[in-house]
Amino acid sequence: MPPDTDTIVALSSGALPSGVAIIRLSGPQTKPVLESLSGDLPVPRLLTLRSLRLGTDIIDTGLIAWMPAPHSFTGEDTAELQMHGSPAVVRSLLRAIAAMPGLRLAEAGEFTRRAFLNGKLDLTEVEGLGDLIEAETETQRQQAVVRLAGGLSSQIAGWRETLLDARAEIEARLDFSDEGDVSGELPASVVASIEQLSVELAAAIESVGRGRIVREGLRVALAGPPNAGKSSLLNALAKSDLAIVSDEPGTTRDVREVALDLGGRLVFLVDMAGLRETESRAEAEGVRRAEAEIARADLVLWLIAPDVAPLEPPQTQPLWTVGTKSDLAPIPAEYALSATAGSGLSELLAALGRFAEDAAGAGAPALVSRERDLLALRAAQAALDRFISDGATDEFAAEHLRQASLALERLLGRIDTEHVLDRLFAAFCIGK
Ligand SMILES: Nc1nc2c(ncn2[C@@H]2O[C@H](COP(=O)(O)OP(=O)(O)O)[C@@H](O)[C@H]2O)c(=O)[nH]1
Ligand SMILES: [Mg+2]
Repeated sequence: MPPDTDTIVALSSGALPSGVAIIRLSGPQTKPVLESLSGDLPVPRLLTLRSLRLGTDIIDTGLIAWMPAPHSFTGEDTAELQMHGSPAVVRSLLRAIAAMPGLRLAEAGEFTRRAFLNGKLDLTEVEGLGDLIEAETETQRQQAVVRLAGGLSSQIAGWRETLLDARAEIEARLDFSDEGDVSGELPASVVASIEQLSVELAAAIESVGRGRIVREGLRVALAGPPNAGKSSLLNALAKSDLAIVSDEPGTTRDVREVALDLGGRLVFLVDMAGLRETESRAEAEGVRRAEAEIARADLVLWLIAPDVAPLEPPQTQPLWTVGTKSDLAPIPAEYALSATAGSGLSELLAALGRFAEDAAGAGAPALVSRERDLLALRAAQAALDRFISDGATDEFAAEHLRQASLALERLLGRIDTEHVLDRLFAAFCIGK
């Protein structure tokens, strides 16, 4: 990471050409750059119409915003230039600004990294922002907005408060234990508050799965013997114009996935190689990947066709049997459809929508959704369990509670952040 005394500049809006393009600056040289481009400084936080000049040449005219530190997204002096979204305007401005002393182009996620380093956002809020930018469905947006707005942070603040109170009680007993005027026993209310906290952590741990399904999407594997009609079903759904988000070729040769938006929930349908014993090495690899997808899926659709010899379904749950090619002959299964005739598709999609709704949980958006959340919550809960089972008021009891606090602080990014940061910010786009 280059030193962050540099002032950074980037195009923060999307692909060019566009109606308006937003160029963002952050760092100590922002003010002289604005003065040199626009002749003077506009009133802080007031969009102001200005012509931007390089020497005597007017590059473009647009609205500019000047946001001096510390009341800005990054906490530094920042500015946003709303210019016409022309490739030539943006290129000449970026080139000219980046060449000024103390200036350089921003790296991916660098504005947000500075916001984090300056205490404007904690790590969970940074993650919420990343999720919000990438949100494709309504439930993803809702979940991300709550996390960005500090929903998890304030939950954690409440938990840490409880831990601090209990630790203060224990420390008081340790300090005065020689004097005999403070009883060695912890008040029942303190123990009860830690037990209650443990219950709340358990509920949060339980909700990570729901949060993950909203954030990453529900994975539905289309499985069955070769020729059962898996690819035809996927194609029919992809072409049906029903709720398609994206149809990306899979990263592996034999797996293709289509993303659907079912009632605001992201659902991936995953097509794969047919399952059967095979002599061919390439096909065996396809089967191995199919088995891995089945193991990873949140739901398996097991396809049975009237013209294909049946196989034993895999021993995974949940699994629905789907009879295909119903135009040829009826087949006993939980769902029946014909990709060719288009019948039964909407019933299957409706059932998938209900399944996704249950899996993602109705009600308030989950505050937790990541592996990092799960690890931190589990570590905190394990420390509370040690506290509860020890039942003591000594240094060990205080240490268990301190460990629980540390696990929660790690989640906020207050300690041990470096390795998390590099991964997280690299996933952001330039200009964010
Ligand atoms: N009559 C009929 N044929 C189908 C239907 N779906 C698929 N097929 C045919 O069944 C064969 C195998 O289909 P495919 O989707 O490639 O199966 P996969 O190997 O499971 O992916 C192809 O010849 C399809 O044209 C259907 O709904 N009705
Ligand atoms: Mg196929």
